[in-house]
Amino acid sequence: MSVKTNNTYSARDVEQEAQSYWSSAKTFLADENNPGEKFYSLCMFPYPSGNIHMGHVRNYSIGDAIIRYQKMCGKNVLQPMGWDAFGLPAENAAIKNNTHPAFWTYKNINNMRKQLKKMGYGYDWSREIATCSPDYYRWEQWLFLRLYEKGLAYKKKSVVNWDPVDETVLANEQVINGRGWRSDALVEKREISQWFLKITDYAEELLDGLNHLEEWPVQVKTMQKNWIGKSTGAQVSFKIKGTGNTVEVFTSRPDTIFGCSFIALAPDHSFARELSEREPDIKLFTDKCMQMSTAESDLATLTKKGIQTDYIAINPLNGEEVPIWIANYILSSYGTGAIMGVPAHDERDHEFACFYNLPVKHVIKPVDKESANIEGLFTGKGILINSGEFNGLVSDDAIEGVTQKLREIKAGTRETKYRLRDWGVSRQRYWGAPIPIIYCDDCGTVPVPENDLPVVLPEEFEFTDKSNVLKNIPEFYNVKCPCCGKNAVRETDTFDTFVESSWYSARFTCANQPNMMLDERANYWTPVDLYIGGIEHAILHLLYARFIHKVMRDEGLLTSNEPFVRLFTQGMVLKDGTKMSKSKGNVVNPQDYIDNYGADTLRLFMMFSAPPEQQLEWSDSGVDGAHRFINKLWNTVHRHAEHSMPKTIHSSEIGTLEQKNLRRKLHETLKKVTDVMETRLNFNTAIAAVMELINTYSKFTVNSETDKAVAQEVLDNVVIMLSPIIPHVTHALWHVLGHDNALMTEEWPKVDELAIVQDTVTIAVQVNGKLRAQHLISVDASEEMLKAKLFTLKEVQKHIAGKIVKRIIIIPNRLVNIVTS
Ligand code: ANZ
Ligand code: ZN
Repeated sequence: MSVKTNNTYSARDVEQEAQSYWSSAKTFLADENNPGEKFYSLCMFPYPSGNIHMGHVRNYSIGDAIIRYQKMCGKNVLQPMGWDAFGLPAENAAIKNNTHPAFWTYKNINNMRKQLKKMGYGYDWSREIATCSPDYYRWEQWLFLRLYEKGLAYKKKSVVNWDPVDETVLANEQVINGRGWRSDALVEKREISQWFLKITDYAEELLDGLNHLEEWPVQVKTMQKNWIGKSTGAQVSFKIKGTGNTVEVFTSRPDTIFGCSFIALAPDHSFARELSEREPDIKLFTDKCMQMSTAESDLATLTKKGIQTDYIAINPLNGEEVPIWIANYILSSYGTGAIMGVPAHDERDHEFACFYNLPVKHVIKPVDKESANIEGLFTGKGILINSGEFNGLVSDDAIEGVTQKLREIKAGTRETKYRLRDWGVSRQRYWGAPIPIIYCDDCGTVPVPENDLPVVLPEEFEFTDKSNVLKNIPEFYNVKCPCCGKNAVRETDTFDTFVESSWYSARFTCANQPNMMLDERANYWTPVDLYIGGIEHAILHLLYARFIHKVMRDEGLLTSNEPFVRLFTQGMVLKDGTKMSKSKGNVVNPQDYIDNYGADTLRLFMMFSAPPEQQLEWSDSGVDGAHRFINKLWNTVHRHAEHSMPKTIHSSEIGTLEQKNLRRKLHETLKKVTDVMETRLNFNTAIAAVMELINTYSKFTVNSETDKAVAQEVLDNVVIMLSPIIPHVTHALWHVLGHDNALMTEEWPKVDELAIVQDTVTIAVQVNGKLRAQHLISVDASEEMLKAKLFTLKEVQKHIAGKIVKRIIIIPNRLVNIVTS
């Protein structure tokens, strides 16, 4: 052990020494055979963009504090780290810097790994994963093939943003004001064939599972619930007059069916398309609609437009004839892609009907309204009017009644719809995991045989500014058909990178397993006990991860139902009130602060400056403050250690008021800090409490051996309590305090509840005026308590034995005199 006796704080020396100790002692190497309850803590892994940013530092400092605490509490801890390494930015950077996406990515990983190591995070680096490694993505390909076999992966045509100049598919965020971000060409909607995963098969379970996620933030669960968007109602068939065909609509309000005054189809509804092929003005309208955004949020605010067709639909309940329209506000991908328009009771239909002068027919009146004469829009539930046999029913009963009736006349069924769509996983990009499919003219779509996995993404070629690189590498796409042996071609689409991040948490448990996706270690470690990351992943990433976890469970790879028991979402790091970003030029680089102040200062600043779920405003003076505090701690401990080492402390010896007050403060602080670490995770308050304790300590003067022992107890505990936050300097100070073991092997201390007893006083106990004992008791002890207690004291018993107690004189908080016969 090399204790630095040097009295000035050098973050560089201290941090190097602590890090090399943890690494040589294998402190953070996780082993499922270790004793203790398992604790799997995971922070969302980074995209290897080049350098760690302050958001990473914040996220990972929180995670690291928690695992260090849990480890000291005896838990068997796993905290892994890896790289979400595929994705478009690598291709863009490669084009810009004239390199290769693989080269760029691996270089960044190496740099960022170095930076994370400098921060001293307790990762089990033996489990490191880079998702762009074939060892990793081969299991993703394997799982995809299992899903394909089960019908849970399928190919279908869907609409994409197409850049006609770059000849490439664009992600929504690459379309800026309707133009391609690089070509500036007007973006078109195109239909292409893409791969989908059938997440909708799990919609109900994903929704229901939210009820069991007690340790997730409510707002995240609400966002997921809305995204899944369950809606119950009826699917109703309207006959199309004179054709023998029907149009199916989905409605959540079958009780309003008598108020239907038109039918509206989505512009790409199959019937609308059929019509647009025959009628130029309809084609003009639908083409125009196809150029617009199809995001639901945009549709809600868009001016409602439509075109009337020559067709008439017949209301199955009252036989009324209503016109069929095509309207821009109907989504093709929701429900049946067609609606019954009820302008009196639906806001969108109301706007549409007003614009085109369609009848507004009231069929629901509010429960509290006397007259049936209502005008305008009423979207609530109420009592049915103008609805034939259903008049007088309340909406909920009418929904039942109407649905029942529709069923009887075979014109409708009860239906549950979800807003959730199947997950499109195809990307027409190079830097992603290849989709393991082969197309043969004779055999059709052929899955790559398991033995031929992984389908390795070629990295040895000149990377150029081509729209779809894999389509230009014949060595990659030309293959023999696994079925018939004839020439065939590979799928050149790659997986959406959300696929990789949907199962990495499970793979960390057995990252070195070469023969299968997951082994029995996955069942030991999963589910993740605590998952920490940004709120921006509240919907997609977390939903996909929950889905794939259930898929893996159903493949027999896991037994748990959910991947993450507790979710913690940390706030953003801001500079001058806004998000740090390159374009704003307000990025603060962690590396500069590691170099100038050390990792501990950066960690302390991050953890102290705001509650972890809230936004944190970057402040250089805050960083200075954190650094000063560490220096002060360093000096305080060294000053104490200069005196000879104390004997161990016995609580019976603690006598003076100063000693008791200090110990009370210490154990109150310990209680608070333990509570923060255990449950609430508001580290800023824990740190503030320790700072206060140090202030109290600094007013304490050491005059005796017992004083010294109390001082030692305080500093030992201060160092332990701060160790999850500033692990390096506390590692060094622990040795300065005279301990031979490493701080990470120390147990988290127990609160001395006795020391916390509020305001104790020492009572002089007399028998017949002679001092016989001194007794410590709480100030607010009642007379009854005091008497009961005093009679049990040996010294008192000795002097009253065989005598009759005549009187007890009590001077509160000072003296008791027992007068005997
Ligand atoms: C008639 C009606 C009357 C409706 C009424 C609502 C109120 P939620 O509850 O969100 O699931 N709708 C159905 N499919 C649609 C589509 N593809 N594009 C746009 N709108 C669609 O919404 C279900 C309601 O949204 C359905 O019930 C339908 O309008 C509309 F007083 O039918 B309703
Ligand atoms: Zn074939």
